[in-house]
Amino acid sequence: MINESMTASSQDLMKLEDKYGAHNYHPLPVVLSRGEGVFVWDVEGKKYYDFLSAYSAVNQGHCHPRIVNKMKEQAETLCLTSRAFYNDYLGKYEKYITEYFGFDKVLPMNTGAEGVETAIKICRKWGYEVKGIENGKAKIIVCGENFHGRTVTIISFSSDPDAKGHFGPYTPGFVSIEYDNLEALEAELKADAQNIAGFLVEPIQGEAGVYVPADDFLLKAADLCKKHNVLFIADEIQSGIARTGSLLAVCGNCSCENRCEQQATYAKPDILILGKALSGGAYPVSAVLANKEIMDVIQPGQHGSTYGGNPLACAVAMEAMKVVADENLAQNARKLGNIFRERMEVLVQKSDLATLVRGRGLLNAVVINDSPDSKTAWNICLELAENGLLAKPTHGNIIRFAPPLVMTEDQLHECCDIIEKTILGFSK
Ligand code: IF1
Repeated sequence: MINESMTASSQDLMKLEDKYGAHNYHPLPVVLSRGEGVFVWDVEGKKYYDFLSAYSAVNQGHCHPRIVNKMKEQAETLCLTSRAFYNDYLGKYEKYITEYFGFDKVLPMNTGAEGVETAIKICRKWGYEVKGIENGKAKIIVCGENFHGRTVTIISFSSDPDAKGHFGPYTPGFVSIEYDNLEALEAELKADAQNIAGFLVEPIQGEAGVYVPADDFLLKAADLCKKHNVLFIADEIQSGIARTGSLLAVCGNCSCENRCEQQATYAKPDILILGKALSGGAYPVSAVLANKEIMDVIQPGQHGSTYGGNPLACAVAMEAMKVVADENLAQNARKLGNIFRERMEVLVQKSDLATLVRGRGLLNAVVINDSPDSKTAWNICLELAENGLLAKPTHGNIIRFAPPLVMTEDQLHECCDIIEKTILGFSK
């Protein structure tokens, strides 16, 4: 009989999950029990560099002391009141986050998918009540190979059969275009502009395999949306919070910590969706930001959540954002990301297994020279784990590399050495 106090082995713990848990994941056979900064340790005490960062939720590093201490302090004071009453943290948090990202208003939620669902509801309601779309006819343009979460409405516009299959009937009202294709976007807008309420897009497609669009895609897409009175909705849940070397991936080439409107390359969204690292991986916090004329379509009783905007979430998220600014994480991600891609380009030249590296900041991927159905990328990740570095394939033959943004240059070089040694020494 295993209880919390007993020290069970990794094997025991994996068996427990297999027996008692839904099999909705296929994790690497590593059982983690501790995290600190860029490091995690397994149950047997083996130390690893974390190159997944909980899918970019731990940008500030595992168990960041400032975030943990703020969480402890608030957890001993007031955790949850529901929005039936005011609380003394929410207003301060709302002021902080709207000024931090440059919007009038925020609607606080918990998970990323809830944030995306919230943005879809705001967009549709804006379409009917402001744009004047006939009720029930609003359409939102999305991109093929997208990932925006796992709810039924969100997977209704997924192109991934695993994410979508056998979960119907699906939510209507979505039109899919090829990612990074301005002509396709313009064609859809021209074909039915009067019924299109929004364009929902990941500034970099993470799960699809870290696809970085052309430099002008986001800016021109935002312009096309403005021209056709369509809301430009940026899902920055994975690409935001300094991950790509800017505060937001829609910032373009600016790496300053706070939003600067005059930045020429800033594709300012009408609706910005944040999650994951908004809380530094300590607590589920998501947020939807927009200006008044859009956010005010939501009136009392029309949207909400038990935990949305709770004092604990506000305390954690505020501290997590302060850490991003105080520790210049966007600049660090930009600097280390350039070094990472340079090192991987050298590896690509040396290896016939690593064929390509792509990414921005510390959101990168290496494409492995084998079919997406092969186990090669998976087996390389098993050997990386043996060598003290945790990473996981996104789709088939693409390995995502996304360490916490607090990594030092020396640590990054050590990790590149591990990746190089592993891939050059790998035999299928
Ligand atoms: C899984 C990866 C997947 C996201 C973007 C919304 C959400 C996510 C751009 C939803 C969540 C997570 C979910 C997790 C694996 C991971 C992921 F891309 F990050 F690797 F799946 F694609 N928008 N991404 O990336 O946020 O509701 O999860 O808080 O579901 O397997 P969430």
